[in-house]
Amino acid sequence: MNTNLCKAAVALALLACIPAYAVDEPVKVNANIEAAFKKYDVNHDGYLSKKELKERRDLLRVFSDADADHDSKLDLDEYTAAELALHQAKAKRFVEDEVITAKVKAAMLNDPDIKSLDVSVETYRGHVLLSGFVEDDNQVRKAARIASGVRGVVSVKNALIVKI
Ligand SMILES: [Ca+2]
Ligand SMILES: [Ca+2]
Repeated sequence: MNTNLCKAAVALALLACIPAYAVDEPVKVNANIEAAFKKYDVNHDGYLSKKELKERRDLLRVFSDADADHDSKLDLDEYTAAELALHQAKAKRFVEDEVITAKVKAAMLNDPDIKSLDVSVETYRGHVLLSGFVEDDNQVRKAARIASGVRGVVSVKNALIVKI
């Protein structure tokens, strides 16, 4: 098995692990990276230019880093490495968000005023969304305060509603 195939296999395995909602833009990578490369290589010169990758803003952001030999175009190895790095970054963010969600839930379970409530916690890139119904304003504030205190939380959007 050559290195490219290995990289592609790892990237695909990562992709399979990531639920669609964890990805901020549709993953345009085909079932195999080489096929995707050929698809993007509109002029069939064996390289991907920035122009050919204009729809892949995620790749364009890392283009200069990915362009290891600085010829302003990506060969298959450079492209494969870039896709792999992007997917690893996405997978890492997804795992970090899951950890934050779990910590927020655990912190709420530790609080006598909140633990019995059915508060839903979702996290995206460190931004936490709290939703559900609570008994009073105090619980709304307390839930937000608990979430804000969790390490890694960037912001808390409080969508809790007080039952009337
Ligand atoms: Ca090309
Ligand atoms: Ca290059």
